[in-house]
Amino acid sequence: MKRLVIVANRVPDPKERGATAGGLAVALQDAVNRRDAMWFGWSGKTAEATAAEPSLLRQGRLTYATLDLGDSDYRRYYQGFSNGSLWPTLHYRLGLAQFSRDDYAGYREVNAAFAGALAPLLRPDDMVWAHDFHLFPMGAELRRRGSRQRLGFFLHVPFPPPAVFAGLPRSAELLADLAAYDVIGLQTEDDAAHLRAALAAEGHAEAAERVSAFPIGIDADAFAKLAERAVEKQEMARFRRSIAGRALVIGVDRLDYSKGLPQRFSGYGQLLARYPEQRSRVTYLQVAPVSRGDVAQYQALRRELDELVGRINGDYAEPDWVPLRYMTRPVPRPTLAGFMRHARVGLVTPLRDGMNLVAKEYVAAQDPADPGTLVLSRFAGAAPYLKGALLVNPLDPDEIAEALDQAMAMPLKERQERWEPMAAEVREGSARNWCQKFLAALEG
Ligand code: GDG
Repeated sequence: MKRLVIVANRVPDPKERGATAGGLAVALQDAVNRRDAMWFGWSGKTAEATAAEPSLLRQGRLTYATLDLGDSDYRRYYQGFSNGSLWPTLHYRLGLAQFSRDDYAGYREVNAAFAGALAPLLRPDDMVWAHDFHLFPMGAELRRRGSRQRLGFFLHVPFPPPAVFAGLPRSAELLADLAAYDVIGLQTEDDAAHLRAALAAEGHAEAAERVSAFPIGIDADAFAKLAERAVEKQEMARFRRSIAGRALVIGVDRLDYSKGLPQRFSGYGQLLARYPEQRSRVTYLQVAPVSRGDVAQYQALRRELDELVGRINGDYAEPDWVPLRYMTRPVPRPTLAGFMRHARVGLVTPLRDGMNLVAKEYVAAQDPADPGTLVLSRFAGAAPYLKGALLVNPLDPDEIAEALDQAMAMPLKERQERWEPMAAEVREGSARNWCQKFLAALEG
């Protein structure tokens, strides 16, 4: 089996393997456990200057190779172009995007530095798999250094229609860079169609043929077990008592403007305003760990949410009932799984999302004998795959309120009929399958 070299902005902490790790690390664990592999990327630490050579750490068949980033590279490549320009653009939010040529230069320089540090470590028959929007130019930089390995790229976030992407300065260069990859994966057929059209319009018709949808998934059985075990814990008994017989609505999102939190909170406010009988029946818990807290737009969002939560609770609270419980600290994964299993409604309403794994986790966490209802944004990548959800336009608080009311009233039989095909889909479209399909395409 060929060695797999995974390149990602962040390399997972070697100490956090197993159930406690999140995101990409979990999805790739299986692929990494079964072959020789290397994780290459940023260490998460900053230094005076970006390191020219990575530090290496071996753990069995897996090698971690990490680079510290220089302070100014961190600002330009990571905060500036990746988070400040690309993230909003790819989420259809050109109005929030800020562009500076200096940040863009930093982005290119760090991609070149990654390629420069990685190239000497590569063996001729390695497969390289680069992840996400931080690394559009990395493959082209490797090619410039003579790399002839198979190079794959997966974009975890949406790819917008070509006219939106064209609004980003230098977008044509980024498309030309992508053409260096042998396989380009996106989350949904819509994303793939958008990228194909954008590539074709820039004269990269051949690269457009290398674009396909590979929807990412989770390890549903492991998450279901986590959830089952969690509800038996004392901590959960205490939590259930505090809910005092009310139905739980759960939201779990990084505190990010793509997740539609203000509109979601307003939707919940509308539920309490328009359906007063629900006030004695419901409690909404939103877990929203702070993310990118050093970026101005994220600080503004946090202030907006603080105010909205205060307003909703101020308007509707009773001495013994807080309608909206809001936490910006991260919660341990097993506890999250327990919350999800206990929740009558999973409320997942991003304005745009590549996939949204929380929607899949909520489905996986349910008790088959009494499953809850998923209320899902039609603009999440997960929407075309989870057909039993109540789909909403996340920009419309009234529609969110109506879906919540419908979910709260939904009889058991309908809940099961909606949940069962979704559970099968989430089990089928597992993280392991996602990996295998992508790697099969990359192997060629
Ligand atoms: C990007 C794309 C795509 C959240 N809060 C806590 C916590 N989480 C976990 C969730 C879930 C993960 O983080 C979030 O994944 P999502 O997929 O929902 O969203 P992004 O972080 O934006 O991820 C997205 C994904 O990449 C994969 O391709 O689906 O569209 O934007 O697993 O449960 N985990 C813990 N505590 C928390 O407080 N432990």
